Amino acid sequence: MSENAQKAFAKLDENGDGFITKDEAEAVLLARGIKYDRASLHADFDALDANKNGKLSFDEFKKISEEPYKSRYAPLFQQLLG
Ligand SMILES: [Ca+2]
Repeated sequence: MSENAQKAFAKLDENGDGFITKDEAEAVLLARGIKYDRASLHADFDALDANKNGKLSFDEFKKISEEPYKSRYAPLFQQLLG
């Protein structure tokens, strides 16, 4: 799944600056018609944002390939990478 995490990160980092913001991630998901729970996404984003700067580096994001995130985001990743 870490390979998937890398691919997902690249897709969610739409402007390619090496960081994902909430707005950026949501814009990508909305553009692709992928359904997600906004409150849960925001809570998980904040939990992954270790240095609390409001954006996720890949180092922070890659924990999404570990539980509890792994199971939660597997279906979303499938749609994103499908
Ligand atoms: Ca961060």
